[in-house]
Amino acid sequence: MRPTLLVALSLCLQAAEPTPARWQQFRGPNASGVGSDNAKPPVAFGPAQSLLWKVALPTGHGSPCIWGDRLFVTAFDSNEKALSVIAINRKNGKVLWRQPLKTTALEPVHAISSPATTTPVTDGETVYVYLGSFGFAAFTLDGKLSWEHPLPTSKMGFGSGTSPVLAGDLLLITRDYLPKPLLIAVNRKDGKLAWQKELAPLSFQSSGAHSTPLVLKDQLVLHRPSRVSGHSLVDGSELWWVKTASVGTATVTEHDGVVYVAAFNGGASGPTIAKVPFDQALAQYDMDKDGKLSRAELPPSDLYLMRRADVPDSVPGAHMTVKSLFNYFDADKDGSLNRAEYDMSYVLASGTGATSPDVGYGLMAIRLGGSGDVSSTAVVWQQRRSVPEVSAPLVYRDKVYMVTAGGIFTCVDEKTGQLVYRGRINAPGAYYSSPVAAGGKVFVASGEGIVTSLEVGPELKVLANNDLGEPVYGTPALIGSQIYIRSVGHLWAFGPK
Ligand SMILES: [Ca+2]
Ligand SMILES: [Ca+2]
Repeated sequence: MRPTLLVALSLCLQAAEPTPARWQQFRGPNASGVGSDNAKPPVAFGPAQSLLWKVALPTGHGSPCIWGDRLFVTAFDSNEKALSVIAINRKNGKVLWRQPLKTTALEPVHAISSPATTTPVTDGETVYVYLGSFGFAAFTLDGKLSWEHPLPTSKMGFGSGTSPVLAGDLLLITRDYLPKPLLIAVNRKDGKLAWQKELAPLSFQSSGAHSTPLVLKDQLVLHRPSRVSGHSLVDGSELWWVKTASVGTATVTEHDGVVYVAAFNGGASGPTIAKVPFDQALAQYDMDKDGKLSRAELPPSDLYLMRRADVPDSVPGAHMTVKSLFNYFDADKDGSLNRAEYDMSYVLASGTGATSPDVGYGLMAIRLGGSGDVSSTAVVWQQRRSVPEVSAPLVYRDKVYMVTAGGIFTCVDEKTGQLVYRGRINAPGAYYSSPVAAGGKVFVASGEGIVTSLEVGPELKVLANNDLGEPVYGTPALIGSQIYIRSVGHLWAFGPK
C-alpha cells in the first residue's frame, strides 16, 4: 500500500471511532473544570425543568467521573456503614454495577462530610478509586476487580478530601498530614507501590491538606498547608515551592504556565474571633477548679476560633470553637486543656504567618519554571479578598472566577489579577463545590442546593438560581451540553431534551 493510502485508511478508522465523551477525574479534562466551548448547556434547570434523569444514590460528596456512556461515583451507605463504587448508564441513569469496598475501620470525618468524598479517575480501560478508609482499588469499566492496594485508615483531620490522579504509568495520592506527610505512587497496571515520598514538614500544626494534586506534563503540583510545591513524577522529590499562609484545602488549576491557588488563610481571609485569655476562660468555665478545661467544661458556642460569618449556624461544623477541635489540642491526651494546649488552639486559628510580608495568601498566581524556593520570584499577583476555603478557582476565557461562602462571586483578570467584578449571586450559604464552565456559562453549586448559572462577561450576570432541594457538595461534571450534579441523595442529569 502507498503511504497516502495508509494515512487515508487510518484517518477513516479514527473517524469510525469517535473520541469517547470524557470527564475523567475531579474537575474533568486537565482538572480545569472547563467543558466544551461550543456547548449549549441549559441555564434554568431543576426537578421540573431540563431534567434528563435523576437517580437516588447513597451519600457521597465526590463528583461523577465519566467515560463514554458510563458514570462512576464513590458512595457511602450510612445505614450499612458500607463504602462502594457505583457505575451508572449515562443515557438513562440506571445503575450498571455496584462493587463494595470492605473496610476494617471508617476514618472520622467532619460533621458535614462523608467517608466517600473522592472522585474516581479513569483512563478509559480501568476506573480507579481511592478512599481514606480503604486505599486504592481498580475495576474494569464492566465492574470486575482488577486489583486492590489497601492502605491503613487515613488519620487526616476532618477526613480525606483528596481524589486520586493518573500520571503516565502512575496512580497517585497524597496523605498530607502530620506527623509524616506522604505522596504515594502505585503502578496503574497492578497497583504495586512504585514509590512513596515523605513530603517537607508542614510549618504549622494543621489538620492536613484536602486538595487534589494537579498533574502537569512533567510534574505534580500540590497545594499544602503553608506551601504550594512542584514534585518530580519520578520519585516525588520537591522541585520548587512557594511558602504560603494557606490551609491547603482548595484544588489548584493551571493555564498558560501559571498555577492559580485559592490560598485561604483562616486568620487573614476569614474573620477570626479575638482570643479569650486562658485565665478569663478558666474563671468562666473551670467548674472543678483544677486549673484546666475539660471537654465537658468547654462551651459548645463560645470560645470561637473561627466564625464563618457567611455560613448559617445550621450548617454542621460551620464555626470552629475550642471545644469542636478539642482532640487536636489535647496534646497529652489527659482529657483537659492546660494553658499551653489552650494557647496553641489560637495559634492555629490565627493563621500561619500572614502578617509576614513574604508569605503569600489569597488567590495567588504562581508562574511555573523556577526551582527551589521561589516564594519571592514566582508569585505574579495575589487577590486577597473573598477567597474560597474549599472551592477551587476556575480559569476561563482570560478570567479567573471564584465563589465563596455567602455566594460571593469574584471575577479577576487572569494576567493581572485586577478585579473585574465582585458581587453576591442571590444564593447564600456555604460553598464546597467548585465552579465549572462550558459554552460561555459558569455554574456554581451551594451547600443549600442552589445551582447558579452565570453569563461570562465584563459584569456580574446571574442567569438563574436553580433549586435542587437538597445540599450539593460535589462539583458538577460536564459533557457537551449536559450537566451532571451530585446532591446528597441523588445524581441528576440536565440537558436539552
Ligand atoms: Ca477543669
Ligand atoms: Ca491536656
